[in-house]
Amino acid sequence: MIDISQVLQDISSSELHQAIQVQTKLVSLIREILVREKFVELLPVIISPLTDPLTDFRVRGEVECYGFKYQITKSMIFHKQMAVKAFPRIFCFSPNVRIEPAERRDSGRHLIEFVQLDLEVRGATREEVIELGEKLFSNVIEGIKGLAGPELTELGRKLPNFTPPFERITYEEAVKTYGEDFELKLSSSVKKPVWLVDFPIEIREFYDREYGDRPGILVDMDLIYPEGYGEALSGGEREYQVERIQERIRKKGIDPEAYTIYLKLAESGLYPSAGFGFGIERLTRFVCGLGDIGRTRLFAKKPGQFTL
Ligand code: ASN
Repeated sequence: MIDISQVLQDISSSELHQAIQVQTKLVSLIREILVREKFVELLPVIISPLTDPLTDFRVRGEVECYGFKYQITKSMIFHKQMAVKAFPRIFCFSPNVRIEPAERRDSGRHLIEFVQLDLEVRGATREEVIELGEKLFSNVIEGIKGLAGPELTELGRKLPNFTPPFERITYEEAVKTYGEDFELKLSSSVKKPVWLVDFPIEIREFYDREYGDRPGILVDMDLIYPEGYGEALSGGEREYQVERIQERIRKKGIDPEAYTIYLKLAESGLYPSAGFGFGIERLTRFVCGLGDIGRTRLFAKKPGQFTL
């Protein structure tokens, strides 16, 4: 049963009110920066026969329309690859649904319905999108301090300026240094955001590009927040040649039948590209210095929770 009194209590939280004011300004800052950088904004795809496999989520969100099965978007990755055929630089504030394991309910970082700023650049390398990510992140932090001073003071949040370039650590080094739960431990140990790069093929999806000369390692990256806030953004260079994509699907043990449409698109020719997704609620949580991601949006849904 939905607890209406809890919903009413949540929407009247003053922390949430401040956070939503900050978020409004964050979204407008991001949009302004990207338009200045010559990106076009796409409207989101909410349902499609094709979405990110994200194989660690056991449950697929599906809707039936006219006897056909649509999936609810887990990320717009494949649409981004298609979209850069039309426009060289694209972004979208993309709502995603990921039915996360219920154990993540109190992580402070997980919602099953969230929005990511998803962007992709035709012909870009990882290096170029890392530079873009640093510019975007540092400008957004600097900008929000000017635009949302009173809200941040009310929330008791003091933010430094983060000047790029940010340091990098490979996945291998991170695991060696921090062991299990390396992402949060790394995040807690740094004062500036840090890039986690070169993930092994087993733990990522098939679309991030594998180095030509380092089998099993991907040309990808996550940006990790300081102060223990965990992942900020995630992305990489993409596989774009149909034979490579087929090979990667095979290696994952995925039935290629499930990706017939995507493989047809790849056959028609995809551009090389790189991009990333940047979680808006997590950015709001970091900027506002909140413990609970449930305070970053109205109608927040945590894993395992049934609510409005
Ligand atoms: N948006 C991410 C990317 O661009 C993919 C994801 O959200 N899983 O790589």
